[in-house]
Amino acid sequence: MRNIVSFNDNWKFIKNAADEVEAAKGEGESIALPHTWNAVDGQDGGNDYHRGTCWYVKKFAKPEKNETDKAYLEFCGAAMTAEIYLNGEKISRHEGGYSTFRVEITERLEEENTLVVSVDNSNNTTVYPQTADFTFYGGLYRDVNLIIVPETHFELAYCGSQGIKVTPVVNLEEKKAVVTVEAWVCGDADMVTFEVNQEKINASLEDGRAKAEFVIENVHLWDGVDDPYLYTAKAFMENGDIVSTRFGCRKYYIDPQKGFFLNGHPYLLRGVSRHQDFKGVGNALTIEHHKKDMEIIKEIGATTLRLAHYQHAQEFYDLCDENGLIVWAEIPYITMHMKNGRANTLSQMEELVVQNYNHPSIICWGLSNEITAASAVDDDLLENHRLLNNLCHRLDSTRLTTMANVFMLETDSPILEIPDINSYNLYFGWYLGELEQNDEFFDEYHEKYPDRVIGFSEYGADANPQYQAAVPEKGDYTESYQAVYHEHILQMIEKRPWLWATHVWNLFDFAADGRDEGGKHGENQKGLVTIDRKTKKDAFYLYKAAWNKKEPFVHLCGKRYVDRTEDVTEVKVYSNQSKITLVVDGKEFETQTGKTIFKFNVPISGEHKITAIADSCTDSITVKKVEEENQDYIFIKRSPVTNWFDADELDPECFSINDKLAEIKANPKAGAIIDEMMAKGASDRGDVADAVKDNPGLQRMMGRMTLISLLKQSGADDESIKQVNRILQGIKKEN
Ligand code: GCB
Repeated sequence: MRNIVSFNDNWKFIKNAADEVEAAKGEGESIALPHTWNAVDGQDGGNDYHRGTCWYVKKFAKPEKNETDKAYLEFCGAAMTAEIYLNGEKISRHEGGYSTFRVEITERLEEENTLVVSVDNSNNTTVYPQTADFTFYGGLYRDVNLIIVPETHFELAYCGSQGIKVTPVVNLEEKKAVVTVEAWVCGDADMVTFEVNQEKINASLEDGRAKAEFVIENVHLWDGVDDPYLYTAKAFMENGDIVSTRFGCRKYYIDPQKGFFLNGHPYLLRGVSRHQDFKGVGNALTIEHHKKDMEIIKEIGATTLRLAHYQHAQEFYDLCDENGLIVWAEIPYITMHMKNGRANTLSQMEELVVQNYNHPSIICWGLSNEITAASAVDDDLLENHRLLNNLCHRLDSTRLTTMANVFMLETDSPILEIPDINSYNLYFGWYLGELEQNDEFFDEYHEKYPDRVIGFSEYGADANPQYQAAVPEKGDYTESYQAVYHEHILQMIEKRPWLWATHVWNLFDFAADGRDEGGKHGENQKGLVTIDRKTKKDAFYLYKAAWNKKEPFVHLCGKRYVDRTEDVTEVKVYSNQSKITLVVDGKEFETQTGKTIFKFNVPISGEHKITAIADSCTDSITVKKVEEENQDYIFIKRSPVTNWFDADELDPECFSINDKLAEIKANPKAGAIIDEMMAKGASDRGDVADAVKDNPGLQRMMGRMTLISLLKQSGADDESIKQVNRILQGIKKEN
């Protein structure tokens, strides 16, 4: 029998030590794992969290074991580079902060042992991630175990694998699955017994590998969120060593015109992304944190998850298997290609695939994320992607490869031809551009490449739930704008079932210590839920209304938008029910029938209690008519809302800043003014201007943006914007 002993307790954490000898003295803080040293400074902004080498020390007595048994240490996550010293000797080094690795220690065990682990999250040019929009927490932030196994045992050393691999091939017509189970053995043995579905097969070992094939008739499919049925496969040896894993029988394919199919039926992949962190805890999550997240994922009704931007905890992939989520798993090859980082991308990918092969939830391996955001598409980058792609296929012929591309990557770039399927991250309507550009981008792509599978791997808008607006505007960080943004995108993805998967960025706010915006330090606030999981923003309920078919509910938006200056206020209801009655101050106001989003215009004068009723579900808010805007609702850095761009005040026969750049540029007179203005801007910001000039795709995208959004994006002040508008208003459109 193997004995797995938790090594999470009784560690000393030493933030600074000259070397392992000094660290081994163990003069530090007593801690238990999981632990990160960036739980606080990684979440408070300033981009100044501690990145360096810290030390963990644990003293332990020789474990009880039979003379010939072997002992391994298992690290489920050490961010980012770890070196292991046992009794003064360095025995291992592991690069990559998100995967499991093990090291055998049998021969080095003494009666009393000192284990020293250095963990390094400092800046370097070889281990990913180095440039990305999230905090690179350092620490021994997942479990550490001591594993005692018989001398001959199932493989533990190779790439952190489980030593057992299950490949089910489903035949839907015949309702059966052929399940190949393989196991690897270290040591001297002749035979392995496999067990699946109460059937046992003995298989002989050849070169340390045994293999058996089971046929499951009347197979119970792993069928997504409605029926995520799991089987168990076990491998035994005579000496008592056992490994087991769960697996699921499912078949999927993607049709470029029709989208995703699971087990032969269309299965819409609509969901969210997740980072692994939590307020005050950093990435040192416990199983309770993982379960809490899964509860929220189920509540929103997602069918798919993008587990970004690195390998997540085994416990979490297990939860995905159990709950029927379809998962995109990826490595942290992100933002900027490092010429010395190739080996690390390959080793992180090998670990990702090998360690997660048996999870039925995972259907694709993500090669990289927005890798061309800060790197050119050159030979080295292409070669790196080809190698990753081939590696995935060599290790796993059952899954697809994918990429998340940045919006400005040309759609005819050769890099898009490397993975099996593709996706784009688009933020039109938030960082830049107009909401409709999301629709246009995908429609053009789909028309140009009808045989290619394309998905929407990221989209979102930051919102601090404190901020509210009657007239929400891009960039105002209000909960109200986030809701408007997602309403548009929800409708757009509903009309395009050929988008093979869509993932909101992000389900949860997460730490990005370099950020300081929207009234918060160190957080990316694109979450539909706050980082402490306490507040679900209105947009959360929009998706719940559209996706959660199980739990009837009604949600009244604007709970935090109490003080309102408008005479007639818009009251929005999100619900998965089709008939909503609004009651104002106890009196029925209006009943509407519809789908997902219901909008009521309610005159207000004093304080009102508003209730939405749908069958047996109700939700209420209180609103108050006030004279002055409540300043707490406004993000102070926001420039004052001015009305000069109101359509009614503008002469529609003349150009204005509300026109799209391409339309303005098509007119010789107006175009000349814009060119001059841009040339001036370019001389101030050479780098960016060059990037635009050299990128026709980006130019086209900018052409579709209104001048006002471009000017705001570039940080132009109100006075200059007004000035440009005045000039444009003097130019007739026919000219
Ligand atoms: C992206 C990145 C993601 C960022 C996100 C954002 O495209 O892939 O890591 O957090 O944009 O919010 O800007």
